Amino acid sequence: DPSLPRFRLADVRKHDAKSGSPWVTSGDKVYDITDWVAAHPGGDVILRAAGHSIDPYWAIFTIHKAPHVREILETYLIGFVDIADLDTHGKPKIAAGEALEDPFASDPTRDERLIVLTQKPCNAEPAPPQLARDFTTPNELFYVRNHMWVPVVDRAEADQHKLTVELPDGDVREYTLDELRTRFRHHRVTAVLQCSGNRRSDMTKSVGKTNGLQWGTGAISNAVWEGVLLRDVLADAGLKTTDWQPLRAIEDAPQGNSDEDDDLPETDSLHVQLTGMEAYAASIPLPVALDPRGEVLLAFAMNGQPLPRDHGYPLRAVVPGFVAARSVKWLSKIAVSDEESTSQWQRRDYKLFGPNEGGAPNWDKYPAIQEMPITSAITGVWVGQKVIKQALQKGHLISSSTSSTTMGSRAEPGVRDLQAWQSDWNKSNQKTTTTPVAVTGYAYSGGGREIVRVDISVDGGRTWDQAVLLDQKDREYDDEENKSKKNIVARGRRDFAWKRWRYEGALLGDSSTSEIVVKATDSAYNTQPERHDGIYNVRGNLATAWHRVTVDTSR
Ligand code: MTE
Ligand code: MO
Repeated sequence: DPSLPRFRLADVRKHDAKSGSPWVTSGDKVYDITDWVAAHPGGDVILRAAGHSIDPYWAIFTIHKAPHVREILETYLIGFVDIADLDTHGKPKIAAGEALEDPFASDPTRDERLIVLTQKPCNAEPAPPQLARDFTTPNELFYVRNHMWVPVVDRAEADQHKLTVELPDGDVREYTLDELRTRFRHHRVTAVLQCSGNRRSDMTKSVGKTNGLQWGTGAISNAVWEGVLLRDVLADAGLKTTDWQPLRAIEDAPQGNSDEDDDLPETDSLHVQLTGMEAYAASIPLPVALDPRGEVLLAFAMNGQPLPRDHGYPLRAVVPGFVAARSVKWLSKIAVSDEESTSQWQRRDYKLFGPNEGGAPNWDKYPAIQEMPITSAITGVWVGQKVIKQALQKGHLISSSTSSTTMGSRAEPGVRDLQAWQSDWNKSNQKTTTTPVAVTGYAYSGGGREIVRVDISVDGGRTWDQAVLLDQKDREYDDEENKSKKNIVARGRRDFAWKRWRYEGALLGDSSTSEIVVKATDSAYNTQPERHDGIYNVRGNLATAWHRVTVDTSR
């Protein structure tokens, strides 16, 4: 409507976040978003743009590219930017010194050993040599997957960080971090977080283009998380649903009040929506949170330290066995609702389509990824007289000639004393021409399903042998103990950690290249698909095919 007024940018600037009547511009249009702030699904994050252009923010929050969002904004149109304040492209001029505040300006610095995929927002993975060196990933090497900037929470005010809990009947309860920490039983769980995009680059290389960050094998890490149980907090907040009663202490359970029970909302139809301070959000089904043996945490510590800023300081959800997208960082709100989170991260990005379903997918056709499938990867290979200094960039050896050093010069994770191995090997194989090989890596399955076997092939999958599983010290079927046992029985216990593994063997034949392959099996006898072709999906999610590394042994 050309009859609408034109505003000088100086006036637009006055309508900032504190003004009580926030405005934003988009292109040369001016919008009064006062009424939108309350209704905005991303909460008051939209206020970051108040007084300025919303366009750079919408480039980050890609959900706004949907036409319906633009339509909502158009209803708040109040005018146009004065022509005197437009540049030659028809965009509002930005005066010197007035440049848009970089929303990433207060992001923390990251360990320089991380491979950075994108800087703003930060997406970074540990390189293979560091990836599974330790059972628990050191905090500074834990992969980082941020959709936006890292919210700033002052150390001095962290205890007062607020968590809002909203129940289906609309009741709201607020907890400070201090209250969570002091009023509830602490619980510790060792759990992997793995991005649905882990190993996506593998799928891209072997099948074709996928949309998303091209992660190597490192969008996965393992840590000991400490916090309080989500179900304890929900109970304290007063949540009551159909099968809530049996979860309460027996003496608390009212007798024979089935009438009252009839009015309770159905547990199976509810979801726990989790929202972060920068408006990232996701949800899990309520039964996952209420599982009496479940371990969904509101975590404030990671490997014995306060959560690092990149990993959700001061509070994050940790949903063991589930896709890490549900482990919402910088947690500020929980809502038990009759629908899933409406965020793009719940309703769109983390879904899988058939190999043929490209183009514009019908997002509502399939459910969101929740429990993770099984996967494994090779993180180190040592061949012959050489240590191939894991040039395993993005899961593939670039070339064995990249920085080889003499075997034994450096003890690598998971491989027992290489020098001893080499000399044993030489003694027992003096007359053979075979080449020794050692391989290390990780295997992990979701849903608490333990890794029970890791198979290795050094000839591209024709013949197989088993790797030694590390990290089973407290298992009934620990290798050493096992020798005296006839029958191996898995404990009922669930395992949310990964298992690192090690293989020592020999390369076969005399060809100059060998393809080393790993595949794992979990306690439900799930195993990985052989190739990515059959599980290809346009988003490149859950790239879990056998992991292959080709080594050049010609030198
Ligand atoms: N939570 C918030 N608030 N913001 C985010 O961008 N990313 C999610 C999840 N939780 C995200 C979030 C995704 S997709 C992943 S894979 C994990 O956090 C990554 O957790 P990490 O960075 O601690 O490894
Ligand atoms: Mo992710």
